[in-house]
Amino acid sequence: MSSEIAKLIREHNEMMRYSIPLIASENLTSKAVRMCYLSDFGHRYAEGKVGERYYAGCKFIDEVERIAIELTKKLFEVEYANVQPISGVVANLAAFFAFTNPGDTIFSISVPCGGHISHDKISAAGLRGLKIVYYPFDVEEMNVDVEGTEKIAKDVKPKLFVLGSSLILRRQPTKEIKEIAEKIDAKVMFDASHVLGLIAGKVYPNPIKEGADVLTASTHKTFFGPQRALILSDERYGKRIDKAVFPGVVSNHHLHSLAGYAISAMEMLEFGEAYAKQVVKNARKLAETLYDLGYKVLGEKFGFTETHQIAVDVRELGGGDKVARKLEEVGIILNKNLLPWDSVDIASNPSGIRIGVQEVTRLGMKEEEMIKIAEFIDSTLRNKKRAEEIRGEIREFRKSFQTVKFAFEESDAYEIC
Ligand code: DSN
Repeated sequence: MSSEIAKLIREHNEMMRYSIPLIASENLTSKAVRMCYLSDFGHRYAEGKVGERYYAGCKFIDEVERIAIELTKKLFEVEYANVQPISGVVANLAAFFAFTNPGDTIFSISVPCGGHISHDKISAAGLRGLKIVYYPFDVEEMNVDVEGTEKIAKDVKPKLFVLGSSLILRRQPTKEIKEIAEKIDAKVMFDASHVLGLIAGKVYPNPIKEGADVLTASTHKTFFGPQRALILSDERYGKRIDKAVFPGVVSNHHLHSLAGYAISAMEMLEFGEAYAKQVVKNARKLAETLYDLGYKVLGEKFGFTETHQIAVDVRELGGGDKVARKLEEVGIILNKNLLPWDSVDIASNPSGIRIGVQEVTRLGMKEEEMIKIAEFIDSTLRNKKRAEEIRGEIREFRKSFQTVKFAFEESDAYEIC
């Protein structure tokens, strides 16, 4: 039986090795990060804070967590960091516990406009008993409508304004929302899961510096970390966030991935700026090329994207589900996505697809390769060649992109250590 699992993992790795990975919420980790997964840290418990554990045997784990916190504070220039949440939803749940009470109202971006489910009734915000009001959203700008929000904020009386999205093409108006929040004694939270690496690489504004009271984020999208999360804030909110995380929503916090996270923060300090710049250049180039080929890429008026993401309206091609399946057949892996005019009821076949270039950028791809990717997409969707032929071309194309770049030691991306 165990050989069956090993075989499936090998087959998965081979599939990824020769595909074009464009899911906007994923990335690769370096070998140094992956090695941490195999360490004894993954067998241990370390409930509590550094130096105040409920278990013996934590002295080296304490040192790793201390280093991880210090690196995080340095990277994001913040006073306070908690690196214990084991996922983005857990970080959001902790922030809701720290900054709201059941029955409070929050402003969130709706899921079709790009918001994450955990900011909504069906997930973390709902579990905390929060009432949700959606921001007015400017579809042309693909951004929160600040004026519209200001008009209704006094009546809505939210306790918290939640910014940050899963479909995030723009810099979001943290400063402006903070000004509105201050007038009604509300707080601002920014879920930076998608753009954390772009913030570290200084191509996306740091929401804490722009006035957000708390930033939550997963660490594995544009950031180089394993799958976990963090919370950043000012020292004055530290105690309540710590308490919401442990004992609130986290017991042990997966110490092998904590060690991996510490290494990824070092990689971000060293390589983050060069990486993030290339990510945005690549996203723009891919968007422009698809647009020139006649695809309905959202956001022509703002240069298509200010992040790692692109959104394309593919209704004319049968919708997001059909398009994503067709691309998967040739080895192009991305996801179908709701667009602002969609109802959540059509989530199984929404209007759009979402494309992220952060992973192919980590593999060393640049603008030239974005043109090739656009051509592969076009050949597939317009049936210019047979699927097997395109599959073969993609296999050949991927042969030159097998190592994880922007790392202290570049290594094979799919090797099983
Ligand atoms: N739903 C994920 C995404 O793909 O953006 C984040 O949790």
